[in-house]
Amino acid sequence: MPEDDDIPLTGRVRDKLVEAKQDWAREGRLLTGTTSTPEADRLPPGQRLVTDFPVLDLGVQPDVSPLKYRLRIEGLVAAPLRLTLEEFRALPQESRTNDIHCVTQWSRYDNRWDGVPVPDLLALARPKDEARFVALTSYDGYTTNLAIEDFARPENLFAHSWAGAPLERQHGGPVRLVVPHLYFWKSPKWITRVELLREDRPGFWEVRGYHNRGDPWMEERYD
Ligand SMILES: Nc1nc2c(c(=O)[nH]1)N[C@H]1C(S)=C(S)[C@@H](COP(=O)(O)O)O[C@H]1N2
Ligand SMILES: [Mo]
Repeated sequence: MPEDDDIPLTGRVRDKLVEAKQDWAREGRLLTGTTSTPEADRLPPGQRLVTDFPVLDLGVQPDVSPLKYRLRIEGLVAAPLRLTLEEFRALPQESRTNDIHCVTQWSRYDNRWDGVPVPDLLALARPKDEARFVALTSYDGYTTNLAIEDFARPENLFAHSWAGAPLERQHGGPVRLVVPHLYFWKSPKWITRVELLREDRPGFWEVRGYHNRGDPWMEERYD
């Protein structure tokens, strides 16, 4: 069986960029000190609208071939899943259109995604009652964490397509998670593993000064 170490990575982790973002978090850069709600303001505080689709990651982009791709749901579940891309694409598909908000201040409206809603996949894996958090892991080594209520929302999608076309590798293809109500660092590209946990396990940015939850309207940029 192909495992993660068979997935080629190109690029190098941009340590300088990671350090700069950590400094921003320490200094509280970009904070406006105001809060709002999605009902009152489509654009969260301190954000500006873009029409292009910026690419943000650690500088390493895994080249995940469709044959090697696996999506695993494990930990505190009654029925662990390990899906091939073919199996994933055979599940009932839905589309969602939503806005994305990156903590570095750009927002992009009306992104159409196709894929499988998170609650549908969770229903197949059957989370145990003790499961309260998820730890998410990607092929580039990136990790992030969510409370189960933030993860299991019906608008959240394991997405394989954006704007009607297969998700490009640079945006997380073959499959990324989309969690539109939180800053976009909570939406891992190239997702391969969902682990259901009793205790929270902060991810890559969360241990480097980013907020643990990341609600854009509450301006939860940093810890
Ligand atoms: N696997 C992985 N997912 C990731 C990241 C990353 O470095 N690796 N960066 C996050 C951040 S900070 C942002 S803003 C979005 C960017 O997604 P995009 O490149 O499609 O715009 O991906 C998020 N998901
Ligand atoms: Mo980001």
